[in-house]
Amino acid sequence: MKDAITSFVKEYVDKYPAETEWRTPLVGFAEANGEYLSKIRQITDANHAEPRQVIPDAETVIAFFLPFTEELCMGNAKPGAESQAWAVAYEETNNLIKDLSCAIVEFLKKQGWHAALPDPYTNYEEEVLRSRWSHRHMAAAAGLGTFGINQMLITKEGCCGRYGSVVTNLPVEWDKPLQRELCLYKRLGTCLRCASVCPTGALRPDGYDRFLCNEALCRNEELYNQEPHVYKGLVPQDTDLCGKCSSGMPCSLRAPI
Ligand code: B12
Ligand code: SF4
Ligand code: SF4
Repeated sequence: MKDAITSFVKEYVDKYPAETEWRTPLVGFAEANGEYLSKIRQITDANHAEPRQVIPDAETVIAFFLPFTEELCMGNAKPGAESQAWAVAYEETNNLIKDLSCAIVEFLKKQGWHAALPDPYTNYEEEVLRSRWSHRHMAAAAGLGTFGINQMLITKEGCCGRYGSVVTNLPVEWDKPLQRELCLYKRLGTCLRCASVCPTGALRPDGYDRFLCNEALCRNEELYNQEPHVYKGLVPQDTDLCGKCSSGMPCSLRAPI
């Protein structure tokens, strides 16, 4: 079943109608009640939802990573507001995450399994800039990657891309979290390229300030709206983005070590 689900995801992304292109997705399978996810509240905070709140008989969390292309990633690697292609990719990848997650649920249900999206928990509250469901921790539990200083989850295909996850009662041979850090700073004490390009100083070797980061996103919204757009209504006016810390970095398109 793992192979069938992985092939299903790859084919779905390959055929998805959009201007954006994605590299081959990665798929991982985390044990819903295993060591990592049973401690998710200790690892993150007391409000984080557990897979069993999504479906009571949860066995597995299927996590996927949708890696952006080199062209998209490098196109966003200059100072200033995000590139227009980055803004389009943001919107189209949000749609893809939703559509693909629903398609995985349907795929599983057709074969008699329970499955559901963690959607009631994934959006964040403006006051705390935190959600009750971390796709990144699901992917980390599924062995897809480790957290970089830039706060992105770095996979073997890098960190420039997006995550999604689905909960099911399908039991499989679960993947294990990676044991070795993939961030150059965390492993070797070198690099810090992400911190040096961050426009607000939100990223530091000793931590990340989500409110400073959000200021950069809001500032970019103003910058972005001053430019003429040619994207046929694909990007709404209130789009606030950045992503400089995951564009053009040694960890953007591949694991740097
Ligand atoms: C809230 C939110 C924001 C907030 C706060 C971001 C933040 N880093 O906290 C704001 C609006 C500022 C924001 C900005 C961005 N975001 Co955002 N955001 C989210 C959202 C909706 C929820 C994140 C969350 O609160 N999760 C709950 C917390 C508990 O988990 P976490 O943040 O995933 O994990 C952190 C902590 O647990 C901690 N951590 C890790 N290990 C450990 C261990 C211990 C012991 C402890 C205490 C903590 C700890 O570090 C982790 C990373 O910050 C997610 C989608 C989702 N639902 O997952 C997208 C998401 C995180 N965003 C994403 C992106 C791409 C961005 C931007 C690049 C914007 C853009 N698209 O241009 C920037 C990048 C900022 C950055 N460097 O992190 C992607 C990240 C993809 C990736 N490759 O990792 C996500 C996963 C969306 C997606 N579907 O792919 N975002
Ligand atoms: S740019 Fe360097 S320090 Fe920053 S997350 Fe990537 S590897 Fe780590
Ligand atoms: S998204 Fe931009 S502001 Fe936020 S941490 Fe990354 S580089 Fe800094």
